[in-house]
Amino acid sequence: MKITEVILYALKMQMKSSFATSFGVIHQKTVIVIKATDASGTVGWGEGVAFDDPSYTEETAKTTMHMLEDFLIPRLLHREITHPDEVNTLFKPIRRNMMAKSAIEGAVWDIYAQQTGQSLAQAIGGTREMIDVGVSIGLQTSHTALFEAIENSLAQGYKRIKVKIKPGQDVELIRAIRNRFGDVPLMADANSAYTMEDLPVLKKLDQFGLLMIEQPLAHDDIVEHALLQKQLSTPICLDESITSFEDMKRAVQLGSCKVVNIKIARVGGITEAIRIHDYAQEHGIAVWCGGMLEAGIGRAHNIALTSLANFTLPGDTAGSNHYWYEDIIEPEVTVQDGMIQVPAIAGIGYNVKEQMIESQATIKKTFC
Ligand code: OSB
Ligand code: MG
Repeated sequence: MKITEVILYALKMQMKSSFATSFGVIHQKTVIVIKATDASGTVGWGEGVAFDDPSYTEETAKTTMHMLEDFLIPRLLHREITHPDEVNTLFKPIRRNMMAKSAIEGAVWDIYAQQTGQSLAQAIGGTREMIDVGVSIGLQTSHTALFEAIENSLAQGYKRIKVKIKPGQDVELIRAIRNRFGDVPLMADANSAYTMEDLPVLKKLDQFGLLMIEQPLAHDDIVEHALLQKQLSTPICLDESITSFEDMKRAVQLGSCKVVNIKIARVGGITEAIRIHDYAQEHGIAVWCGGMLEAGIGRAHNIALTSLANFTLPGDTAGSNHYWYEDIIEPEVTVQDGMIQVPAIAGIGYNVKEQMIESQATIKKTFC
Protein backbone atom coordinates (compact mmCIF):
# COMPACT_ATOMS: atom_id res chain seq x y z
CA MET A 1 0.00 0.00 0.00
CA LYS A 2 1.12 3.52 -0.75
CA ILE A 3 -0.78 6.56 0.55
CA THR A 4 -1.02 9.01 -2.34
CA GLU A 5 -3.45 11.57 -0.93
CA VAL A 6 -4.43 12.79 2.52
CA ILE A 7 -7.25 15.24 3.18
CA LEU A 8 -7.33 16.86 6.59
CA TYR A 9 -10.58 18.32 7.87
CA ALA A 10 -11.42 20.11 11.11
CA LEU A 11 -14.98 20.67 12.22
CA LYS A 12 -16.49 22.05 15.41
CA MET A 13 -19.07 19.77 16.97
CA GLN A 14 -21.28 20.94 19.81
CA MET A 15 -21.70 18.39 22.60
CA LYS A 16 -25.26 17.52 23.65
CA SER A 17 -24.22 18.21 27.21
CA SER A 18 -20.99 19.68 28.47
CA PHE A 19 -18.49 17.31 30.08
CA ALA A 20 -16.80 18.45 33.30
CA THR A 21 -13.68 16.85 34.78
CA SER A 22 -11.19 17.89 37.45
CA PHE A 23 -9.23 19.71 34.70
CA GLY A 24 -12.02 21.66 33.02
CA VAL A 25 -15.25 21.66 31.06
CA ILE A 26 -15.69 20.66 27.41
CA HIS A 27 -18.72 22.09 25.55
CA GLN A 28 -17.54 21.69 22.02
CA LYS A 29 -15.02 19.54 20.23
CA THR A 30 -12.77 20.26 17.31
CA VAL A 31 -13.04 16.98 15.47
CA ILE A 32 -10.16 16.33 13.09
CA VAL A 33 -10.97 13.93 10.30
CA ILE A 34 -8.38 12.31 8.07
CA LYS A 35 -9.25 10.84 4.71
CA ALA A 36 -6.32 8.87 3.33
CA THR A 37 -6.37 7.33 -0.13
CA ASP A 38 -3.91 4.75 -1.36
CA ALA A 39 -2.58 4.21 -4.88
CA SER A 40 -5.32 1.68 -5.70
CA GLY A 41 -8.05 4.11 -4.59
CA THR A 42 -8.96 2.55 -1.24
CA VAL A 43 -10.05 5.20 1.25
CA GLY A 44 -9.30 4.96 4.98
CA TRP A 45 -10.54 7.18 7.79
CA GLY A 46 -8.90 8.41 10.95
CA GLU A 47 -9.85 10.88 13.68
CA GLY A 48 -7.79 13.33 15.71
CA VAL A 49 -9.23 13.44 19.23
CA ALA A 50 -7.13 16.00 21.14
CA PHE A 51 -9.08 18.72 22.91
CA ASP A 52 -8.71 22.46 22.29
CA ASP A 53 -6.81 22.92 25.57
CA PRO A 54 -3.70 21.01 26.67
CA SER A 55 -5.12 20.07 30.07
CA TYR A 56 -5.72 16.31 29.68
CA THR A 57 -2.36 15.76 27.98
CA GLU A 58 -0.10 18.28 26.31
CA GLU A 59 -1.68 17.89 22.88
CA THR A 60 -4.35 20.12 21.37
CA ALA A 61 -6.34 20.10 18.14
CA LYS A 62 -3.93 22.72 16.80
CA THR A 63 -0.78 20.79 17.70
CA THR A 64 -2.36 17.77 16.00
CA MET A 65 -2.82 19.77 12.79
CA HIS A 66 0.74 21.08 13.00
CA MET A 67 2.27 17.65 13.53
CA LEU A 68 0.22 16.09 10.76
CA GLU A 69 0.91 18.82 8.22
CA ASP A 70 4.57 19.42 8.89
CA PHE A 71 5.88 16.03 9.97
CA LEU A 72 3.60 13.01 9.88
CA ILE A 73 1.87 13.31 6.51
CA PRO A 74 5.12 14.18 4.68
CA ARG A 75 6.75 11.10 6.24
CA LEU A 76 3.99 8.76 5.21
CA LEU A 77 2.98 10.10 1.80
CA HIS A 78 4.17 8.03 -1.21
CA ARG A 79 5.99 5.53 0.99
CA GLU A 80 5.49 1.85 0.20
CA ILE A 81 4.29 -0.05 3.27
CA THR A 82 3.09 -3.62 3.63
CA HIS A 83 1.58 -3.49 7.13
CA PRO A 84 0.21 -0.69 9.37
CA ASP A 85 2.72 -1.66 12.10
CA GLU A 86 5.33 0.03 9.89
CA VAL A 87 3.64 3.39 10.50
CA ASN A 88 4.40 3.06 14.20
CA THR A 89 8.09 2.47 13.36
CA LEU A 90 8.11 5.28 10.81
CA PHE A 91 6.85 7.76 13.41
CA LYS A 92 9.18 6.62 16.22
CA PRO A 93 11.85 9.31 15.56
CA ILE A 94 9.20 11.96 16.19
CA ARG A 95 8.83 12.48 19.93
CA ARG A 96 5.43 11.89 21.54
CA ASN A 97 2.49 13.69 19.87
CA MET A 98 0.59 10.45 20.28
CA MET A 99 -2.84 11.73 19.27
CA ALA A 100 -1.50 13.19 16.02
CA LYS A 101 0.25 9.91 15.16
CA SER A 102 -2.80 7.89 16.06
CA ALA A 103 -5.10 9.96 13.84
CA ILE A 104 -3.35 9.00 10.64
CA GLU A 105 -2.28 5.50 11.72
CA GLY A 106 -5.97 4.69 12.18
CA ALA A 107 -6.67 5.57 8.54
CA VAL A 108 -3.88 3.25 7.40
CA TRP A 109 -5.34 0.40 9.49
CA ASP A 110 -8.74 1.03 7.86
CA ILE A 111 -7.20 0.74 4.37
CA TYR A 112 -5.26 -2.39 5.36
CA ALA A 113 -8.40 -4.05 6.73
CA GLN A 114 -10.35 -3.31 3.54
CA GLN A 115 -7.56 -4.52 1.28
CA THR A 116 -7.27 -7.79 3.18
CA GLY A 117 -11.07 -8.20 3.10
CA GLN A 118 -11.48 -8.00 6.86
CA SER A 119 -13.27 -5.93 9.41
CA LEU A 120 -10.90 -3.74 11.39
CA ALA A 121 -11.62 -5.96 14.41
CA GLN A 122 -10.56 -9.08 12.46
CA ALA A 123 -7.51 -7.32 11.02
CA ILE A 124 -6.15 -6.64 14.51
CA GLY A 125 -6.95 -10.14 15.80
CA GLY A 126 -10.16 -9.30 17.65
CA THR A 127 -12.47 -12.15 18.55
CA ARG A 128 -15.52 -10.62 20.26
CA GLU A 129 -18.74 -10.11 18.32
CA MET A 130 -20.27 -7.99 21.07
CA ILE A 131 -18.54 -5.68 23.51
CA ASP A 132 -19.67 -4.55 26.95
CA VAL A 133 -19.82 -0.83 27.52
CA GLY A 134 -20.12 1.50 30.46
CA VAL A 135 -20.53 5.22 30.62
CA SER A 136 -18.43 8.07 31.98
CA ILE A 137 -20.38 10.79 33.75
CA GLY A 138 -18.80 14.21 34.21
CA LEU A 139 -18.87 16.28 37.39
CA GLN A 140 -22.37 17.66 37.93
CA THR A 141 -23.55 20.81 39.67
CA SER A 142 -25.70 18.91 42.19
CA HIS A 143 -26.28 15.41 43.54
CA THR A 144 -29.75 15.57 41.99
CA ALA A 145 -28.25 16.09 38.53
CA LEU A 146 -25.71 13.33 39.12
CA PHE A 147 -28.38 10.88 40.32
CA GLU A 148 -30.47 11.65 37.27
CA ALA A 149 -27.53 10.99 34.94
CA ILE A 150 -26.74 7.70 36.68
CA GLU A 151 -30.38 6.65 36.64
CA ASN A 152 -30.65 7.32 32.90
CA SER A 153 -27.46 5.40 32.21
CA LEU A 154 -28.59 2.38 34.21
CA ALA A 155 -31.99 2.48 32.50
CA GLN A 156 -30.20 2.36 29.13
CA GLY A 157 -28.35 -0.77 30.26
CA TYR A 158 -24.80 0.58 30.58
CA LYS A 159 -22.78 -2.06 32.42
CA ARG A 160 -20.66 0.18 34.59
CA ILE A 161 -20.85 3.71 35.85
CA LYS A 162 -17.77 5.89 36.01
CA VAL A 163 -17.99 9.21 37.78
CA LYS A 164 -15.46 11.99 37.89
CA ILE A 165 -14.10 13.09 41.24
CA LYS A 166 -11.89 15.91 42.46
CA PRO A 167 -10.86 17.20 45.89
CA GLY A 168 -14.02 18.30 47.69
CA GLN A 169 -16.24 16.19 45.45
CA ASP A 170 -15.12 12.70 46.38
CA VAL A 171 -15.91 10.77 49.58
CA GLU A 172 -19.36 12.25 50.21
CA LEU A 173 -20.19 12.08 46.52
CA ILE A 174 -19.36 8.36 46.31
CA ARG A 175 -21.16 7.72 49.61
CA ALA A 176 -24.28 9.43 48.22
CA ILE A 177 -24.16 7.28 45.07
CA ARG A 178 -23.77 4.08 47.10
CA ASN A 179 -26.65 5.09 49.38
CA ARG A 180 -28.89 5.82 46.41
CA PHE A 181 -27.90 3.05 43.97
CA GLY A 182 -26.51 0.30 46.21
CA ASP A 183 -24.06 -2.14 44.72
CA VAL A 184 -23.96 -0.93 41.07
CA PRO A 185 -20.62 -1.47 39.24
CA LEU A 186 -19.00 1.86 40.04
CA MET A 187 -15.62 3.49 39.57
CA ALA A 188 -14.15 6.97 39.96
CA ASP A 189 -11.80 8.94 37.70
CA ALA A 190 -9.73 11.76 39.26
CA ASN A 191 -7.80 12.86 36.14
CA SER A 192 -4.69 13.52 38.22
CA ALA A 193 -6.36 15.80 40.78
CA TYR A 194 -4.69 14.38 43.92
CA THR A 195 -1.23 14.13 45.46
CA MET A 196 0.16 11.80 48.15
CA GLU A 197 -0.83 14.46 50.68
CA ASP A 198 -4.41 13.41 49.99
CA LEU A 199 -3.71 9.82 51.11
CA PRO A 200 -6.25 10.00 53.99
CA VAL A 201 -9.04 10.99 51.56
CA LEU A 202 -8.06 8.35 49.01
CA LYS A 203 -7.99 5.69 51.76
CA LYS A 204 -11.53 6.66 52.76
CA LEU A 205 -12.68 5.69 49.28
CA ASP A 206 -11.65 2.08 50.00
CA GLN A 207 -14.81 1.54 52.04
CA PHE A 208 -17.07 1.87 48.97
CA GLY A 209 -15.92 -1.18 47.01
CA LEU A 210 -15.16 0.76 43.83
CA LEU A 211 -14.13 -1.37 40.84
CA MET A 212 -11.10 0.90 40.57
CA ILE A 213 -9.89 4.46 40.96
CA GLU A 214 -8.57 5.96 37.73
CA GLN A 215 -5.49 8.19 37.61
CA PRO A 216 -5.57 9.68 41.10
CA LEU A 217 -2.04 11.19 40.94
CA ALA A 218 0.00 13.24 38.47
CA HIS A 219 -0.46 12.73 34.73
CA ASP A 220 3.17 11.66 34.28
CA ASP A 221 3.69 9.69 37.49
CA ILE A 222 4.22 5.96 37.93
CA VAL A 223 6.37 5.99 41.06
CA GLU A 224 3.94 7.50 43.56
CA HIS A 225 1.09 5.50 42.07
CA ALA A 226 3.08 2.39 43.05
CA LEU A 227 3.46 3.70 46.61
CA LEU A 228 -0.23 4.59 46.70
CA GLN A 229 -1.35 1.18 45.38
CA LYS A 230 0.43 -0.46 48.34
CA GLN A 231 -1.74 1.61 50.69
CA LEU A 232 -5.09 1.12 48.93
CA SER A 233 -7.29 -1.93 48.55
CA THR A 234 -9.09 -0.27 45.61
CA PRO A 235 -7.29 -1.19 42.36
CA ILE A 236 -5.58 1.75 40.69
CA CYS A 237 -6.24 2.16 36.97
CA LEU A 238 -3.78 4.26 34.99
CA ASP A 239 -4.93 6.48 32.14
CA GLU A 240 -2.80 9.62 31.51
CA SER A 241 0.42 7.99 32.76
CA ILE A 242 0.50 5.29 30.08
CA THR A 243 1.50 6.87 26.78
CA SER A 244 3.43 3.94 25.30
CA PHE A 245 4.35 0.27 25.59
CA GLU A 246 7.49 1.37 27.47
CA ASP A 247 5.40 3.25 30.05
CA MET A 248 3.24 0.15 30.41
CA LYS A 249 6.22 -2.12 31.12
CA ARG A 250 7.59 0.29 33.72
CA ALA A 251 4.23 0.66 35.47
CA VAL A 252 3.70 -3.09 35.63
CA GLN A 253 7.23 -3.73 36.89
CA LEU A 254 6.79 -1.11 39.61
CA GLY A 255 3.28 -2.25 40.57
CA SER A 256 1.80 1.17 39.83
CA CYS A 257 -1.61 -0.20 38.81
CA LYS A 258 -3.78 -3.29 38.55
CA VAL A 259 -5.84 -2.04 35.61
CA VAL A 260 -5.07 0.04 32.53
CA ASN A 261 -7.38 2.24 30.51
CA ILE A 262 -6.12 1.86 26.94
CA LYS A 263 -6.89 4.80 24.69
CA ILE A 264 -5.70 4.33 21.14
CA ALA A 265 -4.98 8.04 20.73
CA ARG A 266 -3.10 8.43 24.01
CA VAL A 267 -0.62 5.70 23.05
CA GLY A 268 -0.03 6.75 19.44
CA GLY A 269 -2.25 4.31 17.60
CA ILE A 270 -3.69 0.84 17.23
CA THR A 271 -0.35 -0.97 16.88
CA GLU A 272 0.88 0.40 20.23
CA ALA A 273 -2.51 -0.27 21.84
CA ILE A 274 -2.33 -3.93 20.78
CA ARG A 275 1.19 -4.26 22.22
CA ILE A 276 0.00 -2.84 25.53
CA HIS A 277 -3.03 -5.15 25.48
CA ASP A 278 -0.84 -8.21 24.84
CA TYR A 279 1.64 -7.28 27.57
CA ALA A 280 -1.22 -6.72 30.01
CA GLN A 281 -2.63 -10.15 29.16
CA GLU A 282 0.73 -11.82 29.83
CA HIS A 283 1.04 -10.03 33.18
CA GLY A 284 -2.45 -10.45 34.57
CA ILE A 285 -3.39 -6.78 34.21
CA ALA A 286 -7.01 -6.11 33.27
CA VAL A 287 -7.64 -3.56 30.52
CA TRP A 288 -10.57 -1.63 29.13
CA CYS A 289 -10.95 0.87 26.33
CA GLY A 290 -11.18 4.51 27.34
CA GLY A 291 -12.60 7.38 25.36
CA MET A 292 -11.85 10.93 24.27
CA LEU A 293 -15.42 12.02 23.55
CA GLU A 294 -14.83 10.77 20.02
CA ALA A 295 -17.01 11.31 17.01
CA GLY A 296 -17.96 8.24 14.99
CA ILE A 297 -14.66 7.40 13.33
CA GLY A 298 -12.72 7.32 16.59
CA ARG A 299 -15.61 5.45 18.17
CA ALA A 300 -15.44 2.80 15.41
CA HIS A 301 -11.72 2.32 16.04
CA ASN A 302 -12.41 1.91 19.77
CA ILE A 303 -15.04 -0.73 19.10
CA ALA A 304 -12.65 -2.74 16.93
CA LEU A 305 -9.90 -2.53 19.58
CA THR A 306 -12.26 -3.65 22.33
CA SER A 307 -12.92 -6.89 20.40
CA LEU A 308 -9.48 -8.14 21.56
CA ALA A 309 -9.66 -10.92 24.14
CA ASN A 310 -8.19 -9.15 27.17
CA PHE A 311 -10.67 -6.26 27.10
CA THR A 312 -12.55 -7.95 29.92
CA LEU A 313 -13.99 -4.82 31.56
CA PRO A 314 -16.66 -2.52 30.09
CA GLY A 315 -15.14 0.52 28.36
CA ASP A 316 -16.18 4.17 27.98
CA THR A 317 -17.42 3.79 24.38
CA ALA A 318 -21.02 4.90 24.87
CA GLY A 319 -23.43 5.26 21.92
CA SER A 320 -23.20 8.15 19.43
CA ASN A 321 -26.40 9.72 20.75
CA HIS A 322 -24.91 10.01 24.22
CA TYR A 323 -22.58 12.73 22.92
CA TRP A 324 -23.85 14.05 19.58
CA TYR A 325 -26.97 15.44 17.96
CA GLU A 326 -25.73 13.96 14.72
CA ASP A 327 -22.67 11.76 14.37
CA ILE A 328 -20.35 11.73 11.33
CA ILE A 329 -20.99 8.04 10.59
CA GLU A 330 -23.99 5.94 9.62
CA PRO A 331 -25.41 3.90 11.07
CA GLU A 332 -24.60 5.62 14.36
CA VAL A 333 -23.11 3.55 17.18
CA THR A 334 -25.97 2.13 19.20
CA VAL A 335 -25.94 0.40 22.55
CA GLN A 336 -28.37 -2.34 23.42
CA ASP A 337 -28.46 -3.95 26.86
CA GLY A 338 -25.08 -2.36 27.55
CA MET A 339 -23.50 -3.92 24.48
CA ILE A 340 -22.34 -2.81 21.05
CA GLN A 341 -22.22 -5.18 18.13
CA VAL A 342 -18.78 -5.24 16.51
CA PRO A 343 -19.25 -4.61 12.77
CA ALA A 344 -18.29 -7.56 10.56
CA ILE A 345 -18.01 -5.72 7.24
CA ALA A 346 -14.65 -4.68 5.79
CA GLY A 347 -12.81 -1.74 7.33
CA ILE A 348 -14.13 0.36 10.22
CA GLY A 349 -17.62 -0.98 9.52
CA TYR A 350 -19.53 2.32 9.35
CA ASN A 351 -20.09 4.73 6.46
CA VAL A 352 -18.50 8.09 6.93
CA LYS A 353 -20.86 10.98 6.12
CA GLU A 354 -18.58 12.82 3.73
CA GLN A 355 -21.21 15.39 2.80
CA MET A 356 -21.68 16.38 6.42
CA ILE A 357 -17.92 16.66 6.94
CA GLU A 358 -17.42 18.66 3.73
CA SER A 359 -20.19 21.09 4.57
CA GLN A 360 -19.25 21.60 8.24
CA ALA A 361 -15.47 21.67 7.92
CA THR A 362 -13.83 24.95 8.97
CA ILE A 363 -10.49 23.71 7.67
CA LYS A 364 -9.79 21.49 4.68
CA LYS A 365 -6.28 20.79 3.44
CA THR A 366 -5.20 18.37 0.77
CA PHE A 367 -1.78 16.76 0.57
CA CYS A 368 -0.67 14.71 -2.39
O1 OSB B 1 -10.10 10.63 31.65
O2 OSB B 1 -11.12 9.16 30.53
C1 OSB B 1 -10.89 10.34 30.78
C2 OSB B 1 -13.28 12.56 28.81
C3 OSB B 1 -12.44 13.61 28.49
C4 OSB B 1 -11.14 13.58 28.92
C5 OSB B 1 -10.66 12.52 29.68
C6 OSB B 1 -11.50 11.47 30.00
C7 OSB B 1 -12.83 11.51 29.59
C8 OSB B 1 -13.82 10.51 29.95
C9 OSB B 1 -14.96 10.23 29.02
O3 OSB B 1 -13.81 9.96 31.01
C10 OSB B 1 -14.55 9.37 27.89
C11 OSB B 1 -15.64 9.19 26.86
O4 OSB B 1 -16.79 9.01 27.22
O5 OSB B 1 -15.30 9.23 25.66
MG1 MG C 1 -9.44 8.93 32.65
